[in-house]
Amino acid sequence: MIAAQDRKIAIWNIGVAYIAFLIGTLCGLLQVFIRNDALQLPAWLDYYQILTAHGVLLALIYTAFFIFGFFVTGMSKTLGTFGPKVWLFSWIGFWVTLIGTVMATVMIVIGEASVLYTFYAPLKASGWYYVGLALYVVGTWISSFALIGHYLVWRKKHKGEMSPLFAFMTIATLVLWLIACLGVVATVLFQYIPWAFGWTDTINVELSRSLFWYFGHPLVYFWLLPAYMAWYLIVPKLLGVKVFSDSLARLSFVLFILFSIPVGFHHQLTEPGISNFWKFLQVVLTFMVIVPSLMTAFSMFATFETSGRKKGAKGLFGWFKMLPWKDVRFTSIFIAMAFFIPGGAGGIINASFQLNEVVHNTLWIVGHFHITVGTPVAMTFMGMTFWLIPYLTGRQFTKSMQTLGFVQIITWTIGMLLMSTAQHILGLLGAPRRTAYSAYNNHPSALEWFDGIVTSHVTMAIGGSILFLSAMILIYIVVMTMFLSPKAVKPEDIIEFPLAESDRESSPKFLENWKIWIGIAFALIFIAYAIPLSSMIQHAPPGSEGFKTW
Ligand code: HAS
Repeated sequence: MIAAQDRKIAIWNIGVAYIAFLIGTLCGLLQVFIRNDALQLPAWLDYYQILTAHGVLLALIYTAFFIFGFFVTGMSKTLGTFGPKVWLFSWIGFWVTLIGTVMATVMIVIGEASVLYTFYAPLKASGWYYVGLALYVVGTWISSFALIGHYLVWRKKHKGEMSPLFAFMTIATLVLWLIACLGVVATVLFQYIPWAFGWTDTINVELSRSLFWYFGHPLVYFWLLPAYMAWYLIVPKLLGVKVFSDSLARLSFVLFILFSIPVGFHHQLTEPGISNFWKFLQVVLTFMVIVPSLMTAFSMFATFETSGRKKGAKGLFGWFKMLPWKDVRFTSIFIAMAFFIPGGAGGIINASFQLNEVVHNTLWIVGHFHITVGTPVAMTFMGMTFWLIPYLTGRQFTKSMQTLGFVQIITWTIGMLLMSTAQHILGLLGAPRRTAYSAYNNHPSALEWFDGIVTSHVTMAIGGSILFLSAMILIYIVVMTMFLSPKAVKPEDIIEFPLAESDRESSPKFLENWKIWIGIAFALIFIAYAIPLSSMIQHAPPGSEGFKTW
């Protein structure tokens, strides 16, 4: 077990993550009913307020705090107990992130920031909302630098050695995060805050959106990579084998640093003001960022196959039966992976320049992110929660908890299948996103959207309710394993951190030469963004004043 002082940081991070998860999923439940016209909100509560809270609390807050909880635990386990400076900065990072989170959440709750998690200008929230967001980012930076410091100390002491795979992957994810945040920091500090406090009258909308998406796309890999860490490092351990290839795993993370950032325009393909050439260039780079996910899929199948063969499996798919289905830690992650097959395929559709015309800003995209971040990432985090909290608290993950864990992941799977399939179909039929329920003056086309069996109001509501039930079961498991389950005393009750071995010394040293990768990443960012961004500044259209539409 890791040192108590490091465990405490991890537990607090995970605790905050699950408070955000609880409120965020409740907002999700309300949303499904409102969007189906089955619920009328009281006058003091607004649909967009709930939608903003849902997006911010689940996509930004739950993920970030959980990820840091996981990183702190794994870095302490693989590189040793934190020194006093790393410990101090991890706490400072945690508190600053939390203060930012609370500020932003309060602004949403009091109705001063119903601008959704993408906070597109010219919608204008209270200036304090943007200050909250800025503090959130600064806090995560402080936590990131603390972990990077811990890694540098280890490297100094282990000159010439490859770092453990967990540490390498953590640093790669943090490097990606630090570079990605530059965009959002620039727009929040230099555009939104002066505008929202009235120091400037107008905002350059195109520039603000482009800087947001410079950040917004790598943001999704900041969520995905910790899930991939579990796929690469935890799954083989549960299967009783080593990591399939240490160098393949490292290379795939390096490719994410290179290609996940200069691609933000694929979220703006329908926007005027950016020439087709730059959009096309970023579409090509988007197709490059698919490669490391395909490498990951390959590596997973190889891991399943190796473990199956080891257990005597025969034939092409014999390994399938040999997988440890009764272990909820594994089954949860396997379902998460399976969801990512259609999730990733949907991403490829979105990224295809012409097809994007069909799906952009429709409910299809909402379906897409529920089967990327909402299941592959979230369900991997759920599967990790089952052992991570008991590992940190020294409590048991009892048999009844294991059974409840299965109920939880199965209900999540059913709920998500119903809801996301409906969203994909509704999107193809033309139903828009980012809007509250509207029948468009009872226009026949709009009414037809909800005529299908899967797309009916009833099915959607059932899907959403099942998801909420599942979330509540998870909260129950979290509370039990955090505070109430019996302490693990007998060796068989003690929960370990299931970390697979990897042949790190077989990997080429240049994979850990960060200067090369960060240098290439900046060169690609420069190529993809320098000219279009400078032209947005030089040929800036008249800016927009702010609008409060709620
Ligand atoms: Fe996306 C919009 C393109 C991946 C999240 N995406 C979004 C939004 C979110 C999001 C939140 O190009 C909405 C933003 C908003 O509010 O406007 N996305 C992609 C592409 C990928 C992709 C090309 N997205 C993700 C991931 C996300 C995420 C991951 C969260 C974690 N996305 C887009 C585009 C848009 C977009 C456009 C803008 C649309 C618009 O017009 O607004 C790729 O990274 C996907 C590559 C993935 C694969 C899948 C590999 C499969 C694996 C599983 C193997 C399974 C195994 C199990 C081993 C190629 C690794 C075996 C199981 C058996 C059953 C046999």
